Amino acid sequence: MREKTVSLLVIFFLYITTLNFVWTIPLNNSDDAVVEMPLVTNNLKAPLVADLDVSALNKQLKHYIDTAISKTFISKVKDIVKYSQDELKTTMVTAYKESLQESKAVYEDDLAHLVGGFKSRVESLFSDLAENVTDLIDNLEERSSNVTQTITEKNRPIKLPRDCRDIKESNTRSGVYEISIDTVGGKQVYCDMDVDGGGWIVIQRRSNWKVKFERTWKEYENGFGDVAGEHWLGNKYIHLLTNSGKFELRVNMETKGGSEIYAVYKSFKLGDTASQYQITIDNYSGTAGNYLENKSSGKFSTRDRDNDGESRNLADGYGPWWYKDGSNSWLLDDQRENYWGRTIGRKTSMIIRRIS
Ligand SMILES: [Ca+2]
Repeated sequence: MREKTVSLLVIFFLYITTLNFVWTIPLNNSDDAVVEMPLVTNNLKAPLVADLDVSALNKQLKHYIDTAISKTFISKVKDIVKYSQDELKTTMVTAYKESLQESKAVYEDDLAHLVGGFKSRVESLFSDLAENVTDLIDNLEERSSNVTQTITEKNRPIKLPRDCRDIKESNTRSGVYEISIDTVGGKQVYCDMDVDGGGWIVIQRRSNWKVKFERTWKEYENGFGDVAGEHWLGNKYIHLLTNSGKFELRVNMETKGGSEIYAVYKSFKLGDTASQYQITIDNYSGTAGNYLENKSSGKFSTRDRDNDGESRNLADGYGPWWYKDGSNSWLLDDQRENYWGRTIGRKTSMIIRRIS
């Protein structure tokens, strides 16, 4: 490289020599420097020296160079600064825009989350409220229903069975029960749940003859004795019961010999007090014989109320009974044996049952 530069300088020197002049530039920086210019003429072969004052030229040249360099430098610096500013501005704007976008996204996300949470909370609150209101209404309705039911139950009369057949639906043991009889209300009766399927109301029972059966009209009307033992239920009750539906009558007897016989009448009814508790009886079946049907429409008689067709009072001799014009049966006498036809009945019971 060094050799190459030297070679180039030699070539340059030779070139200048060929042109017949040589520039001698002193090594100082003064504007007033003088440039010696040797001139060689071909004829004289003597060197001529001409001093050229290049200070003004140097000054102008230096000024020009300074100015040019300064202008170029400033321009370039300006360009660089401007470029940097633009780039910085673009970068900042881009960064700001990105930041804004990011912030906006975060904000929107936060807002959506917040709104979603709020909406969810409000919905939950409304749901809870609706549920509470529904529960409250249900509770109130239930309480109202309970109160209504309680009031209704308090005001409702106790529902009693009409007869022993109703009782038999839930209780099949023979014994004393309370039934409801029209216009009377509760009345204790003995229910026979054993004979022929049960459901019978006992209207008469004689077993040990401890209870006196020679009684007045009034006593027969209202009943007497102990319903759990020997007793007469009472004509007014028998009337009310047998007029509240279709009833059958069964007469059970134990003979002196110990055999048990019975008579069933599928139709049995007793009139009211105005009819003298007149008997209506029909449709016999049984083992004891039909000794009462022929006295159907007979009126009830007691010692103090003679309703039979004879001049005398048959109740005086045979006890209270339904006599028409004599009778083939009587079961309420105290003075002698009670008869059903030709049979002596010591232990007897008269029972009635609702058919429909
Ligand atoms: Ca008479």
